[in-house]
Amino acid sequence: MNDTVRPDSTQHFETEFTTDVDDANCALVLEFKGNGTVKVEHLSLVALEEEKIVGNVNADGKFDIADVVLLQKWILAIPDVKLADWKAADLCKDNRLDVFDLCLMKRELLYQNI
Ligand SMILES: [Ca+2]
Repeated sequence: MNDTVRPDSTQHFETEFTTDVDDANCALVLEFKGNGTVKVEHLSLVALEEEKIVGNVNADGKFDIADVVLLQKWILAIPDVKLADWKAADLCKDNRLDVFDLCLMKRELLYQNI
């Protein structure tokens, strides 16, 4: 933003920033140029809800075969299998995970690759 704030006035700025979770160098910098004094009265950083990826049960940012395999292992009660985001696998939208969700995930994956 390169907006100018006139003396004795207040200006409201609002913008969205998106960064990759792996970006350790991400920073929000406020830089003031010129003469005078600027006071920052309110600065709010609000984390917006991440857009959910349907089927992304391992929460790695994409829906792929790894999610299907993970859900299948979980349904088979293989020890130490944990779902990072079980709601992402609830494709039936009935607040439970079962083989019907797995079937829909497989179908969804097939449609993605057509
Ligand atoms: Ca995934």
